[in-house]
Amino acid sequence: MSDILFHQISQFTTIGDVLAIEQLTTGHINDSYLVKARSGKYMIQRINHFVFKNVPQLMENMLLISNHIKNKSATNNTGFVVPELVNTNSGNCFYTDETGDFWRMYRFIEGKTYDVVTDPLIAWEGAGAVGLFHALLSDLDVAQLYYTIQRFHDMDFRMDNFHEALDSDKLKRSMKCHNEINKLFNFAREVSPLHEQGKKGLFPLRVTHNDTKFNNILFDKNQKAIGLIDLDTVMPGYLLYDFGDAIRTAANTAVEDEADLSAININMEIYTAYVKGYLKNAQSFITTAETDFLALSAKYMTFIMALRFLTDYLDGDIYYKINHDHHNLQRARAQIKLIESMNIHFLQMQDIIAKGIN
Ligand code: GN1
Ligand code: MG
Repeated sequence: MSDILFHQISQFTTIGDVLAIEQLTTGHINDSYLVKARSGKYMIQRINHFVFKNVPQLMENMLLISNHIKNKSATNNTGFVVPELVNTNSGNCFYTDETGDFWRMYRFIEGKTYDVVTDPLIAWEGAGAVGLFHALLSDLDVAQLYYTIQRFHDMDFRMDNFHEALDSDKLKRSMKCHNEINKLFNFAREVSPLHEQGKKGLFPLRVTHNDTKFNNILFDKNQKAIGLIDLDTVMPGYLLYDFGDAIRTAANTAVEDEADLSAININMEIYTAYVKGYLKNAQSFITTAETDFLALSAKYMTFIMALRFLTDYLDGDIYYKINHDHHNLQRARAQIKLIESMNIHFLQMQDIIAKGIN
């Protein structure tokens, strides 16, 4: 591993002598390594081009977004942080190796992330950062961005993939998850109004992050949210995707792949704090139609993830990195349990949105 990595790192000589390399294991998609060099800390990543079909376009999006945010947060004095790329020796923002793999390097940002949120102030802070991210990008024309993954949160597309995986049932795994399959078909009916309203054009297309799981929000040592990381999926989307995905991960009493289902519930205190923190920064641009669907978006995004995890389980684990044989099934079960908990609290979830920031 190290020899190959040293070769990739040598494409970025401005960082100076390399002292140590460590593998980072949090993401499900790209391969990431921390590089300690004489000039500071960096992160080098191999971009997964099975998932991201057009890496040059993805990198164009990334430059556009980070430059836009950097310029605006300098003039507005928000101090909002986004990952900063290091150029290769030939002045590009990524490097393509002999095997066709794509590599990029960032300056490492010191900060803290939360896999599980227990403090409402952290939820409120993080929500504010997502709201600010939307606000800072609200004047960027969505037409300038590529779709780095087509139909990423489109439930029709995800259901088609699920049906195909079920039909081929390559590893005969469907018999292990009849219950989960049936539950997903029921949830699909419950969340489909959001998708239908989207198709009718009820929600504006905005520049959204599309992967706002809470641990993509970065905090400083004083527990202030300082910015968002993982910009691979920033593209046109609905604000509801970002709100829903953040609730799925922040207002969950357990981690995304918790094996003990009894430990998984929606944390209403965290939910409330997130709603208030988000609306504080979004009230100037959020529409009534969007507000009306905020509560359902949490269920919608949790459903999309359950569906994607179970599809990958049926497909034989070709998309997400896994740590053990039935990891994707475990992840799907955990998401299903969270939806069941949201169903119990759904009226309360809507009431809290209706109350707004007060
Ligand atoms: C993937 O890159 P990472 O691990 O943050 C996935 C997201 C899922 C997430 C679930 C490109 O995100 O959509 O929400 O796993 N990203 C992609 O943890 O598929
Ligand atoms: Mg990601």
